[in-house]
Amino acid sequence: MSSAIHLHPDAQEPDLRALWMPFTHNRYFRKHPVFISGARGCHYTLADGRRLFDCLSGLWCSPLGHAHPALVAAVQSQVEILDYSPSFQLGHEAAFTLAAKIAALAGRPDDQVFFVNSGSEAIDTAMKIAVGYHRIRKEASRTRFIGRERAYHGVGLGGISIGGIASNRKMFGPLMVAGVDHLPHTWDPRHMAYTRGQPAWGAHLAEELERLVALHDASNIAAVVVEPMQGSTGVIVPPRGYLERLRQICTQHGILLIFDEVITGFGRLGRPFAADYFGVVPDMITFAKAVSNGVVPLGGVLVRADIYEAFMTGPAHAIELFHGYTYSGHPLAVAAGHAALNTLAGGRLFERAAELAPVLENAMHSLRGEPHVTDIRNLGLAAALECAPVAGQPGLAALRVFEKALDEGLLVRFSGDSIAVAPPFICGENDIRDMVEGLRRALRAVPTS
Ligand code: PXG
Repeated sequence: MSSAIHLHPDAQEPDLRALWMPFTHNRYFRKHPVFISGARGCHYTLADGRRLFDCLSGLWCSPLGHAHPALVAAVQSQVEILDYSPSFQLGHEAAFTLAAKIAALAGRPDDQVFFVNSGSEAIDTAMKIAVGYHRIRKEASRTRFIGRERAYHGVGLGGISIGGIASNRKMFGPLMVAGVDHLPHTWDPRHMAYTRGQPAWGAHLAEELERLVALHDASNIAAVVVEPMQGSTGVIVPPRGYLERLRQICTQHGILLIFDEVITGFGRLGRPFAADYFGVVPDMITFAKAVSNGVVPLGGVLVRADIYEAFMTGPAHAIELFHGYTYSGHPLAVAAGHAALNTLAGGRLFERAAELAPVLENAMHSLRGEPHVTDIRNLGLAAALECAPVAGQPGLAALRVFEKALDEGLLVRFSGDSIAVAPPFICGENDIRDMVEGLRRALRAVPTS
């Protein structure tokens, strides 16, 4: 990589042989390591002293930027008071108040929150709750799930089964959950290239759900799981009316609708949840990432009140749901969660994200006509551009743009041939414009042949 960032020349080369890195070209990395040594506000500092603007808010998880004083203070003081508390049969109060805060923020104060540590765990948890719920209600044949092409629901066995990314699935076929179908994804550049916000075309793709219900019969289907806006595969924005139609079909057939809001939750679309943004009410919402600003891992599932109630049968001393994690409701994660949500809500940062959204939209769409660019998509404070693929080498064009962007002091995210950006809510309008101008220079710096 021409722009590989090496260790500071005086630093001692560390031994890189023991760490197997996630979703990484490990052999390449060990030859061309890039070390982040610190982060503050909207920037990372690299070991060689360079600064990079955090164009994706961490991996979508840090809308308050890095080292936010409120989060630093909350976690520091919590570790001295209660560093760990067992989560089975005992509780600590702040976990309960955080659950209530999340339910209130979602405008669903009677709903229940089950805490986990990651988006992947949130999805597996939601899938178990869905199957358990139907079984308790004597509809045990409802076991099938419907996911969607291009979906990312993490890397648990449930998440890859309903997920729609071939590379995350192909090696693990025998381990996958049986009985999963996939709706078609909704990105079709022939009909929607360069759409600002939600495309007008594509609501009819929700009718595929009717086809799958007709094929399997509703009595065999537990839930439909979708990201309201697909983030990882390059900001794929739902067509107008599409999510509404999924909701109608699910309601009509007694199928649960689960929104995976691991990326959209806590303000990315300028509202606390995408469910509010779209005005569509799912039966469960999975969340993670921004709930704790990424400072301590935290995730969860928001569950409709009566789904929880369905489990509350049998003797009162008996466990109702045989599921949970050593670190469910971990005190440090919960402390980070309270601080993050207080800061987001108290600082009117959901509104701030909504105000910045048109700035990002205008700036990103100004890249139309630049070399390589074949599509630009945006919603809320998230956007992506699509690069024309290098013949026979998918992903190479975006990788090259990513490298040139590093030279411009930008850490963008690439996936396939798309480049995604989702800046922190605390950044300024000029940060966004500067980011896009850097991206423009990066695009121009990559040869077209
Ligand atoms: N659901 C969704 C919608 C996600 O985006 C997960 C579940 C899994 O979360 P965990 O915490 O288990 O990783 C995710 C994760 C990217 C990127 O570059 C996106 C994710 C993770 C890493 C990178 O877009 N999303």
